[in-house]
Amino acid sequence: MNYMDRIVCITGATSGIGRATALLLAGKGCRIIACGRRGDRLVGLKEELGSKVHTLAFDVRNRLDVEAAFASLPEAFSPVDTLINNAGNAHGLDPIQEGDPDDWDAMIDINVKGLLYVTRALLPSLIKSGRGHLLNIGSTAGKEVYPKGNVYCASKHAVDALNQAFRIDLNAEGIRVGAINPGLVETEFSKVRFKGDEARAETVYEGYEPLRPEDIADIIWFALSRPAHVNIADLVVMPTAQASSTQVRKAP
Ligand code: NDP
Ligand code: 8X3
Repeated sequence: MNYMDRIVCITGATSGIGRATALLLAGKGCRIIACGRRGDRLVGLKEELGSKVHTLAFDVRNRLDVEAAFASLPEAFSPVDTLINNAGNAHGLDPIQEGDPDDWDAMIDINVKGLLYVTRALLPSLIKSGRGHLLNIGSTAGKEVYPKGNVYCASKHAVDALNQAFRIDLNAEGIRVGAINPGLVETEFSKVRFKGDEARAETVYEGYEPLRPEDIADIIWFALSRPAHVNIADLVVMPTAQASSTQVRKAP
């Protein structure tokens, strides 16, 4: 399949999995709509990728901003045919009785409602393109629950449910819908979860080899570049050292 003329929207392209995916797909010839809140990161991506990228700065929690951002797309980046719903984070790691409701709001509003707002805004474009592909970045946390993961796990279980629901509802439109569900990937994820505590974040990835954002970008590329009759519907990927959310083989 020729990807030279694909127009791919990636949310959360300012770091981690989203940024690695933007770089890989631009190298494959796709035009990229890179989204995130941090304008300086988006400017850096634009400097690296030039005319292959169009950047959109908005917070996925703000539905009107989401709609306005996509309404502003220039002709060269429309219609969008591929959406990678990647923006998201964990906020906090606490037993439910000690959880901070502001963290709960952030996770539900970003990981679930934000994903819905972006999908809603781009579905007309995906349908119009006649070759729409929607990839949701879920998590192993959407397949099982781990201690103190409560609301983050719930938000990713919601992504898992929405992935299945979108596939059913969009079947008649011929849109491919699938999810990639990673285990532990070393990104800014833990830094965000632990509110900037870098030392604590680093401990999450110590003593074993975690996945890298580029590993997930490769899998995303694999899913997108399958022939049109093949849909990667639901894929789980973990580091070899990880057996489950609670079992990771670490060096003694
Ligand atoms: P990063 O923290 O490196 O990246 C998160 C991205 O999401 C950033 O680009 C950030 O951009 C964006 N984002 C966060 N909040 C918002 C918001 N309110 N509005 C718009 N964009 C937002 O983490 P990862 O790359 O690891 O995470 C990407 C996805 O992968 C997430 O959905 C995460 O749940 C999932 N995942 C991660 C795993 C891991 O172990 N790292 C494992 C399984 C799944 P900005 O701050 O500029 O807005
Ligand atoms: C990120 C992986 O195990 O930290 O979704 O929840 S985990």
